[in-house]
Amino acid sequence: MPRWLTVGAAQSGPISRDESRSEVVDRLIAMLREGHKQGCQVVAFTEVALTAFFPHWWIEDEEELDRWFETEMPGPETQPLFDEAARLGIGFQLGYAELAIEDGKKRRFNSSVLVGADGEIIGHFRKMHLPGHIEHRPHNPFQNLEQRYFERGNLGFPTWEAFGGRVGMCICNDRRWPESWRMLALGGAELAFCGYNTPEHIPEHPHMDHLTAFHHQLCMQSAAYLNSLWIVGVAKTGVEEGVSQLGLTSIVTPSGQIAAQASTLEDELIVHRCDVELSAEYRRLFKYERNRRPEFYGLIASH
Ligand code: ING
Repeated sequence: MPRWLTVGAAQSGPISRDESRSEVVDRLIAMLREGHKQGCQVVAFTEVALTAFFPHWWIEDEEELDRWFETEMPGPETQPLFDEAARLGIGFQLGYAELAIEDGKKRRFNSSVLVGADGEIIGHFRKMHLPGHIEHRPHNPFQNLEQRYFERGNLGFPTWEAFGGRVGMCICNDRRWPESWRMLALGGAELAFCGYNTPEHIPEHPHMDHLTAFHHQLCMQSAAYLNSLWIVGVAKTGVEEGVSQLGLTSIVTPSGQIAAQASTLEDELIVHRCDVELSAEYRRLFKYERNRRPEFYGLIASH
């Protein structure tokens, strides 16, 4: 019996460093409304969807750094997105830079939230695999200072009942680690959202630049098939503050096929009517209950 879910993936084009949160939220609301027109029940936005990807810049002043973070979700500038989604009756996923105060200490994470059709937050994720470096590399054309600006996530890879299935999230570099997808699948996920900001040039490994798109699709398509997952990968793309970033926002089926893919380097919504039950069918094909047993891994590891 199919379990239909119409999913939108809202790719973001470049966000300039002087674009205000409310200007960006207006762009996200425009894609949300387009999703509503096309019958979407949930729309996924990208990683750090509210600002330019500031880990590409060396920022020494703490006050300046904190300006790129959200201290509340929703906050005054993001509330209009939550309100419009609730008005339209659409759920969404949103990546953002999170500044939390825990035990009187500032904690900074690369985070995402899953929001229901009623505008209430269902789930919260904090990026686990942080790429890049801590020190300033002035000779590089841009930085990747996620290891400096963010802590590793401390929420694991949770999953939630939502939109007629079981849903999880990961973020960008998480997609390059099979553990991310395996943990989501072990948690029963049938559909996973993954926003990303992926430069097409890696300063330390320029000979890999031409493989950026291939490695991205390899990660998404293999993860989908090997874990019986629908995967919704959402890019921040185009040339953002001088950094050219990969597009290829995609909706990937549990068979590993690409069901829908963006064709521009701008704000672009792609939509696909997903049968969430296909995830369960692939689990039945692989006999998950019998074959996906932790003790097997122990056995394999001991030989
Ligand atoms: N960006 C990149 C990503 O994982 C990267 C960093 C690119 C790491 C290519 C390794 C290879 O897509 C983020 N934000 O994680």
